[in-house]
Amino acid sequence: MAEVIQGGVTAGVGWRFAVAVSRFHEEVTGRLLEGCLDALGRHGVDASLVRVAWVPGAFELPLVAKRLASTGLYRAVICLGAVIRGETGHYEMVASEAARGIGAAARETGVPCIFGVLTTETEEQALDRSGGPSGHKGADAAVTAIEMASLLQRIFEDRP
Ligand code: INI
Repeated sequence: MAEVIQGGVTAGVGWRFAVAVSRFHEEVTGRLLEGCLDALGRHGVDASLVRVAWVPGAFELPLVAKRLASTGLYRAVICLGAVIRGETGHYEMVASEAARGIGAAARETGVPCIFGVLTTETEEQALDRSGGPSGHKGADAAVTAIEMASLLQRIFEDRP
């Protein structure tokens, strides 16, 4: 019978997490941060073990995520941002660079870097997904971070 390994959603004692959050569209990202910190606490993370780094925009998230991950201090780095099409022409570039760079930061460091970046057509849709009727991307990102940290821990411990 195959044995299944999966991550849990309760943080281990002493687990540290970092959050990189974008100031662009701060009305939305502030809500993402609030939901993220709340969910980390509800899933067993001690608030004093969480570091928050503000960055100017989502484009800057990958570099800061990689720097935080490279310290080796954190079980995961949670990246929060809001890229809203609105009238900006370079929406696509900002969104795809953020996604590509955050993924690369995770693979290059071996530390989960979680993509908690909303990409929406309007600010209203972004607000709906940051604690409104369409859920909470910040809280979801926090739970994903804990699950990934737990999964990597269990893979590490699963020695024959
Ligand atoms: N940054 C965002 O986080 N969201 C956006 O919607 C956005 N748009 O659309 O322009 C945005 N642009 C700024 C970008 O992230 C960088 O901060 C800027 O280009 C400087 O490098």
